[in-house]
Amino acid sequence: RVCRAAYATAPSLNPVIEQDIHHFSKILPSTSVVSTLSPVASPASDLDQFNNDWMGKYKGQATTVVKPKSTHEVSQIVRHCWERRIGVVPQGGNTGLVGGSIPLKDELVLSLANMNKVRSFDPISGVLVADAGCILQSLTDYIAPHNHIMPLDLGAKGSCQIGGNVSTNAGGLRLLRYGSLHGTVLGLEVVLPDGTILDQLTTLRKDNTGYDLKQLFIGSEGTLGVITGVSILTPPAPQASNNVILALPKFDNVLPLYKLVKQQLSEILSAFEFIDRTAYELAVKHGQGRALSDEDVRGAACFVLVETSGGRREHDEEKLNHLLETLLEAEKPLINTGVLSQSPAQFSSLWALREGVTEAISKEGKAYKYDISVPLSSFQDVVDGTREHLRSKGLLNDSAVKHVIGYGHVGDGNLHLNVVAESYSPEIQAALEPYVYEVVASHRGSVSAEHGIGSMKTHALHYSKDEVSIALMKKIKEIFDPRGIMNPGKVLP
Ligand code: FAD
Ligand code: 2HG
Ligand code: ZN
Repeated sequence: RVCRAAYATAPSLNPVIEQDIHHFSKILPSTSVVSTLSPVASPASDLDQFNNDWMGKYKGQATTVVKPKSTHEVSQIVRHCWERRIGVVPQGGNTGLVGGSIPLKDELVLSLANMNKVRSFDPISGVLVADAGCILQSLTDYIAPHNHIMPLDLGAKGSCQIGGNVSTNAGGLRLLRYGSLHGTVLGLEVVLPDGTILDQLTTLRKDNTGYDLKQLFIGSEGTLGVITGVSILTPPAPQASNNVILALPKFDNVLPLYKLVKQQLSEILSAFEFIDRTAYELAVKHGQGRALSDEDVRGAACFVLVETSGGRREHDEEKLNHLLETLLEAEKPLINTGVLSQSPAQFSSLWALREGVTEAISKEGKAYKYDISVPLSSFQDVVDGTREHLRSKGLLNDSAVKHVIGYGHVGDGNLHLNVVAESYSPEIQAALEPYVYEVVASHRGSVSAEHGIGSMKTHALHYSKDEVSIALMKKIKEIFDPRGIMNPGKVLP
């Protein structure tokens, strides 16, 4: 039932033993060391939340979790692991979807949960400096009174941490407007695999003093070091935000719709998100947002959520209303209907229909997740092709695959292909891979648009990266972590 990559801790890595617990207990208070080993001897169930991922797909065998409170404590722990050659898995909110935060074997889990303080916020520049373990939603709440927002937003915001976001280079729902973390992260503090502290926690917008080392840690999924502090540029909160859900009779209309919406809304367009009909129905079935009326969904093959964020409400509303008029009055309308939010509650409810799809899917069954970049024009073909492929293998039925779903960030060319099954099974896995990755490679797409490689896709990296690139990545890993202790078995094949 549990998927585990074909990996064993490198022979040179050692398991945590009782002497290590004694050592950790000298660095940290006893409440910050959770271990089944003496002298701590916690019940194994205390480690369950750290050994199991959000999807219930990956299972680790860690005996010990440490929860340092400061960069100095992280440094002391990592230095000890370096000397003793113990594998270290940094863990943030454990919401990752590719098995990156779960030990493959019995590595030490280093949880950032206790590193949760804001270090500074400058309301003039909007630069926020925070411990890596701060939860994304708590940072949003912290800067809200200053009328700033975080440059990223995602469905897991209540649990994921800023350090986890940076380590996965999370994209999410605001990337269209504010760009990726490679642009908004201004500085990082990182504990390197030998315990050295790399202090690049600057707040400068401009700094061309040689190689931009911090970029290497953004999206490196804990394989090069432990991020302990993040400096990030937060934009001013928009004065006005609106959203509308558009129901489309066929997927083919999404592209021309995107073109038109961009033309008409221009600078106030802040999101253009897509869900197919099945994704919508699952969201509604599992209580994510309020259902649209029967009339609004009649004949809809898919839906697009458009958000605007701008400086003046009347101006934005006028633009949005004009867009809707153009769309509905066209000779050959691209949409069937549009539902415009009329209140903050409705605004959130429309967003929940899109944002809640992942949660809904987790309630419906076990998901195989493919987070891919492919040309927009092929989104529907990829989803339909996968469904037909599974049908041809006799796997599309209630006791195997229940749904094949497409949704995602149209504006970023990022499709979330989710295959929802009754349970994880080797037959479904074998039918999906390498099939899906070959389809992606045929489009010169990416096998991981925003979730990362983790342990799920190490074997698939070569579908999107050539040999030269992979060899260079391995050299970089070797420079930072010649003993291979940081998140072993993740990212690189
Ligand atoms: P974890 O899951 O704990 O860790 C993820 C990886 O980062 C692991 O490899 C881990 O070792 C490493 N890591 C964590 N913290 C550190 C650190 N301080 N230093 C070094 N390495 C570290 N992702 C998107 O990109 N866009 C979305 O829209 C999106 N929506 C989601 C919605 C839901 C409901 C869920 C469950 C997940 C979603 N995700 C999304 C995936 C996930 O939330 C993000 O990848 C998130 O950024 C992970 O943060 P985390 O703190 O939970 O990290
Ligand atoms: C989203 O965009 C997330 O909702 C999660 O990236 C996607 O669960 C998924 O496949
Ligand atoms: Zn996404």
